[in-house]
Formats: sequence, structure tokens, C-alpha cells
Amino acid sequence: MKNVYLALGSNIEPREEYIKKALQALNAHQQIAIIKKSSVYKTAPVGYTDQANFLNMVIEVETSLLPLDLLEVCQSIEKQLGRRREIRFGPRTIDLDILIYNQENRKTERLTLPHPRMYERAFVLIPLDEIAPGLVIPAENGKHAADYIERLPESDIKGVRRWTEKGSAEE
Ligand code: GSY
Repeated sequence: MKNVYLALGSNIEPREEYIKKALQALNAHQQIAIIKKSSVYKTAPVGYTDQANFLNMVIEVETSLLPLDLLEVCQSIEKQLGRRREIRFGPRTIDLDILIYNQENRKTERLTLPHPRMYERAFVLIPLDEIAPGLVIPAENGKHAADYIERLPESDIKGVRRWTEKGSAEE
């Protein structure tokens, strides 16, 4: 069994529903078991900023799938939940990214591990630090998520807030 961290994100309503459905679909897969879930965070959009806030979270899973097979499962769940790749970095019903796959460190056309942009993304690092504070990210000079969070601008960190479920006064 391999130990894997996945990032989930949605910024098209019903965001919470898309996240729940993606979790259900992952858990329903015979070769995937969800071990740990972070809180859900409301996060300001990064990159292409003229879009709605996201809900983001990170989960730890165990799987016997190989990395590219797991990628295919993630992409098929995205498709099933209506993800369209219209604007690069634009709004999405659901985004499922493989952050870390065991100790794998690889760069191929289809998949780079660990995820190449995770080190600069507060919306990934903060939930990852919540569920895996002791994890050393398997990159060259790999560090804990908290070490990368420390280097981020305050404004990025402030853009990531724990989101309480329905009825939240926050949104
Ligand atoms: O690959 C992640 C999609 N994405 C996100 C996201 O999930 N959350 C936030 N806050 N900003 C984002 N920009 C992109 S692209």
C-alpha cells in the first residue's frame, strides 16, 4: 500500500456538494481508502484571481494503484463531476491533484511528484500541515509543510480560512 496526499478544490456551486461527491467517489474505489481528512478551508483564488473563492481540503489516502492509474481515477472523477477545462487556472466544479505519492520524486510529461506548485500554495500547505505536521515532503531538500508556509507572504496565509459547514456566517 502506498501513502498518498491529495488536494481537493471547488469554486463552482454547490462547492461543498462537489467536494463531498469527490470524497465518496474516492472512497468507493476498491483500491483507495481515505485515512485522514483536513478541515475544509475557504480560500481566496490564486493565480487567476477574477473568480469565486474556493473550498479546499487535503486528504491522506492509502492505495495500491500506481501513480498514473491514480491520476486516471482522479481525472475520471473530475469528469464525472462536470469538470471542464475551458480556462487554464479558471473556475472548476472539482479539482483533484496528487500532491505526494509515497517517497516518489519524478518529473514526467503527465505527472510531476511531488506536485510542482504545492510549495507556494497556502491553500494546499495549510490543510496539509493540519493533517501531516511531521511529514517531510519527498523533494530535494524536502521540508515540512510548515517550513514552506513560513516563507509565504502574510496575505496568502490570510486568504485561507477554516470554513464551517452550512449556515456559516462567513459566506
Ligand atoms: O489547482 C488548484 C486550482 N486552483 C485553486 C484552488 O484550488 N484554490 C485557490 N484558492 N486558488 C486556486 N487557483 C487554482 S488554479
